Amino acid sequence: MTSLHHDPLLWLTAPLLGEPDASALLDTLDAELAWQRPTLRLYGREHPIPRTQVWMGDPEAGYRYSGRAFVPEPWHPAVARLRDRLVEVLDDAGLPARFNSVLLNRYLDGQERMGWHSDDEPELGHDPLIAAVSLGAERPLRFRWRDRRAPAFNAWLPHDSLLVMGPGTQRQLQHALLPRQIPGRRISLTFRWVLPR
Ligand SMILES: O=C(O)CCC(=O)C(=O)O
Ligand SMILES: [Mn+2]
Repeated sequence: MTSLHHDPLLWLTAPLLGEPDASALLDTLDAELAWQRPTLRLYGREHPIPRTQVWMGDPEAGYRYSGRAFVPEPWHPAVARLRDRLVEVLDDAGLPARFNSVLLNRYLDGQERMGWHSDDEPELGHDPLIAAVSLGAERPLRFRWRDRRAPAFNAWLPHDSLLVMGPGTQRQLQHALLPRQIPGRRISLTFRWVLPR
């Protein structure tokens, strides 16, 4: 059997929605979603996650994250519109994709964060394409090679940007949103396709 190998595809584009739509979407999501701070079990102790989140999607797109099962919330109309827009943008870019779920992360300030991981849960399939929209404070998403073949690097994610983590990315790289002395709230939406059970 031959294995296809390609470099990870990362594609950043901005602006995505333009103003005033991008700022209005940030305010709407901040105000209208049921943001949650679940606890994760780490070395036998429960820790509240250092951010808040909402999992949204089609009812059959159940999802496990860091060992926990999440039932998705129904699509908020503004998020469903963004999903449809992304599909168009990606199609125009020659990256056809579809999404049945999205993890929204809210970081209230520079101390809120997400640790090193790859989005490689089995329900995401072999080589997922994940589309990440950023709103609010510009922060770097840090990438490192799993085999340390090259130095780590930052992808700075400005307000109203789209970062596509395409084929190869999750297999070869990990990413993290590390704490930084950067004021202001940030919301990211990471759109995914979850294989129906
Ligand atoms: O907030 C970000 O940009 C990263 C989010 C992320 O990695 C995830 O939702 O899996
Ligand atoms: Mn991720």
